[in-house]
Amino acid sequence: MKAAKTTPPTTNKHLIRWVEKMAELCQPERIHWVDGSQQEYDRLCEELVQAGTFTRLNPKLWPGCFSARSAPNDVARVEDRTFICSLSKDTAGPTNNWEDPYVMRRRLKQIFRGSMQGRTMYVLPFSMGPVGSPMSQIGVQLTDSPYVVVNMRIMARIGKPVFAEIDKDIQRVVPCMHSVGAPLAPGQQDVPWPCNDTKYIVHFPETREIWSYGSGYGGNALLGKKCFALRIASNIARDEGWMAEHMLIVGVESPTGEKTYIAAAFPSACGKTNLSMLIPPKGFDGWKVWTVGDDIAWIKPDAEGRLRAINPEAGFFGVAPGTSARTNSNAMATLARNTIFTNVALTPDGGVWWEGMTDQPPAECLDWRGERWTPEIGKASGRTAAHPNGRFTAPASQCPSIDPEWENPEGVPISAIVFGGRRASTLPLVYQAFNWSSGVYIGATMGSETTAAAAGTVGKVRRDPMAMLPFCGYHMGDYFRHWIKMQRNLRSTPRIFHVNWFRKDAEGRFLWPGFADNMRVLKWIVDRVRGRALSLESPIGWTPRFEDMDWTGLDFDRASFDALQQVDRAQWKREVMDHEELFLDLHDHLPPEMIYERELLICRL
Ligand code: SAT
Ligand code: MN
Repeated sequence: MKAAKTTPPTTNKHLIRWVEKMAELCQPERIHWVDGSQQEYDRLCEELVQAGTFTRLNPKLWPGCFSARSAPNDVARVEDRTFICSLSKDTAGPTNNWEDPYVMRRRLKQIFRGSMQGRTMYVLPFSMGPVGSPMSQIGVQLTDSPYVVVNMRIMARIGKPVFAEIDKDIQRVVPCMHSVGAPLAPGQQDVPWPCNDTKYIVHFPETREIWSYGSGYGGNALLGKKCFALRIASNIARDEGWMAEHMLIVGVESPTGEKTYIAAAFPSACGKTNLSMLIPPKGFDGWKVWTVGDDIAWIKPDAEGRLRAINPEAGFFGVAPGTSARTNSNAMATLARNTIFTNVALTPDGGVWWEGMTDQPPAECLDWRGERWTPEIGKASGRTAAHPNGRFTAPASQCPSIDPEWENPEGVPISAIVFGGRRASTLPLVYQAFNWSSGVYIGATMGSETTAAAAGTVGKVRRDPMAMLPFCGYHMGDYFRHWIKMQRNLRSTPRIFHVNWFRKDAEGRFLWPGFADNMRVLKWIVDRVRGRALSLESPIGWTPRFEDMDWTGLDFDRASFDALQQVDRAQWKREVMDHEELFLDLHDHLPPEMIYERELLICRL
């Protein structure tokens, strides 16, 4: 069928020509140029309700909120279907799936042919970062999923102002193709969550293109997020001398009004959102943690030789299970309105629920699959009401702790970089790297137990350098080299730290309370950066003494702290052996600094 024509709200010939070409390939029934307005959003949400994709929540309890259930085979990122199609396999490196770009292009042309039949193709212009900021990047996503359009309106700046940027014709635009891969024959009834068993999440780093097929979920489909802001942007950043990182950004304010910005990298679903919205515990009067971002940071040297960062996103795509007024009341306030929930439970009063939201589960609800669920059924079947990777999509502007500087087009100055993971043993609560290159080594050898954010086993330790293993769009060895090189353009480098909230004792109990008490660690980090706190030299780095930490309001004894901070040489020798495994894979691209740092660490142990 010939696509119905509307007038494009752009004068950019390349863009118009590309849209025509892609419409010819995918054969949508209609083309809709997204203006990003509230009316358009409301209309699309209403259509999603009519289609059965969305349930409108009770407006008295959850104003402006919707809940969606995905297909059970489309619930997380699919790393084994994610490809980096650089011209040479060597450029992608051993940690990425690679396919010859010519072969992949041919395959994609085949599967996209007619893939949008019976559907609308949305032309969705988006800016990662504030529109017009010198640190921002622009993309246009063609998608046949209205669910994606409404989620992207929360997660990025979209619509008219972005078309206006594109029409200035000064910035390169990243083309992003997306189809759920479920064409409709004439008269065929649609399903609430169209998708395809065959999935492809493909990146062409040299031509800066993204093609995603078969999934409508999260990072597979909201292409501004992991695909653009990390995999493609890491390539742009390497070429241009900046960094695209899987990091939250917070501003820690002291009672005297001194503000210190910290960026922190943790793998998916390790509590980045919680840390980015931390509320200091009792006794920390006058301290405040401001949120700049919860997932991605773009970091660039400024004219003074300092690193500055922006959050390229405009919303939070956070893990719902475990989020509560106790663990993250700022997140709860953020998601209280104008939020889209995916794969959580629906309560009979038209609300949502997930494990950990309240101590008491609802007596009855519909689980994320839409089936009746009670605490008894849950116990007997072992099924949770919400999917462990159930998510909320909420506007960052609604966050009570959002930093007044969060949309500063120049970004915020970064004084510290924190790496962390989920580790039951070996890694202490906190330590500081001796210098930049030992810090890069710490980031490069980070490990974490796997979570539900990606399809696959949960709970196994895997090396996840800088939390970028699934997100670095080129060879990980070259990525470490880029990190090392960054120091040369800086007059002052941020201090680098490693934290682990998840260390356990011999009985398997967490040694650290976590959440609000993580403020104590942030405060030590701020004090170190400001040259105020002392520490001990250990084989792995600088570690705080018991008396270097602020214990106001917490009954935590010296012995417990020693257990948390213990650097066990036998465990560490095993840990360093593990580091080698990853380095062997990367050896031919590994910067020499990584070898020297490893040797030095072994000597100190
Ligand atoms: O990649 S997602 O956006 O689905 C979430 C994550 O893994 O952090
Ligand atoms: Mn993430």
